[in-house]
Amino acid sequence: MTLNINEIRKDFPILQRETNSGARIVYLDSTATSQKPVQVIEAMNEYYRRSNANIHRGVHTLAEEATAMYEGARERIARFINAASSREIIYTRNTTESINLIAYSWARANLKAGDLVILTEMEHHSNLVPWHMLQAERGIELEFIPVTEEGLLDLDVYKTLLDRTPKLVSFTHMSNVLGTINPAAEIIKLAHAVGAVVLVDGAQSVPHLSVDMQALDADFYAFSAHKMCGPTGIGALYGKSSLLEAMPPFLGGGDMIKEVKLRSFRANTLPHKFEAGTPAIAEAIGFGAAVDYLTKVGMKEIAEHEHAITEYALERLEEIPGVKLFGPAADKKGGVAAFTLEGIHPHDVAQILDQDGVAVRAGHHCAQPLHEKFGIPATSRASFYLYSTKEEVDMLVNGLYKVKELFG
Ligand code: C6P
Repeated sequence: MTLNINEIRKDFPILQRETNSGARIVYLDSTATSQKPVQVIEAMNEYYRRSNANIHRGVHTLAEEATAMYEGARERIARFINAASSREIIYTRNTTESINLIAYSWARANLKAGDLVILTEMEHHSNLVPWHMLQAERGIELEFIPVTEEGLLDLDVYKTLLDRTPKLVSFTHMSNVLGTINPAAEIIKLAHAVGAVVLVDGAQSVPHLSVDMQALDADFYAFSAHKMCGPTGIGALYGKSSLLEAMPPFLGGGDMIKEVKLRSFRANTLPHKFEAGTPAIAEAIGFGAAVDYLTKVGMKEIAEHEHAITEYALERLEEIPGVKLFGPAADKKGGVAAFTLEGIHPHDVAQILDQDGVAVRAGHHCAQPLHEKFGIPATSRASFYLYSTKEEVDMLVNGLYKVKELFG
């Protein structure tokens, strides 16, 4: 079944607005953050209007309603990624915090000087800097799976790195610059065969692909609500319960404890052990509404739609003299098109496109080492989601011809 794009676009109020200069918004920056459907906005609004109270703490009607909504969302998020249990879903602020939770709790309890962590050259800073910090503190070793010219991970090098029995393999399921969809199941299986634990950065995959925790067999998987039609300020860490149970808590405070004495505490059970303090309640409810929305539209249909848009976009962008695209062909990537336009700085490209309402991101997209690998400081990046259209791709392409004209 194909998406009813006109109906879908009606769900996103922001797509109906214009810029200050009267141009229609052409939002091609969903990789940075997606737009939010009215169903998510209303769910959060409704919580504040009808059920606002703190959770897990009260027996009154509002507290019970708020708790049920907060925990109900967790159940639906667990189902969305096919986790074995909702106890395996820890609410965090975002992907970055989920990865840091592993670096602080699991890694500090399990890694010592000389232990090897394998990352890749296409990681977002969120999956690099926490490991740099641990390297400085503990003396762990870091190795990187190289990225080929085509924008794929070099699995032959990965296999040789595995001979050094890493303790952790941590990689992005989908690159936010190249769009590459990495063969996660294969990478995980190979890591497990040498006894390594695996953390997957799912910031770009969960919003766009159907992911199944039990089939993938990842040990930890991190993602953010705001990239998948949900609000900012909330994300999740999936973890196998056996690993989460063995880990020390991350942040200490209310809600994450069973009992506190003056000189000691006993940690709470999962998932609360990792959720200290009053959480982002409305945002969790919005997160639940976002997975309901995506489920209703259909993840398979969303992926197919994005594939068609990406194929079209790559074709049209390739036509433009001076455009250089980064990343593999459409069949190996998600809805991301990063490119340079010869002789013109990506920031200038983005700024001129904005005059016609076309929103793209320019810069290193928090993947500076990847840009260095390709010998460039920055790219312009157009990215697509369930509400993107071929007409919007055409507007991007027209805008790029205009940029070229302006810069002679
Ligand atoms: N990438 C982009 O424009 P947070 O900020 O924690 O929600 O997500 C971090 C993150 C981690 N991994 C990957 C692969 C990502 O793409 C991102 C966020 C945005 O590409 C903002 S820098």
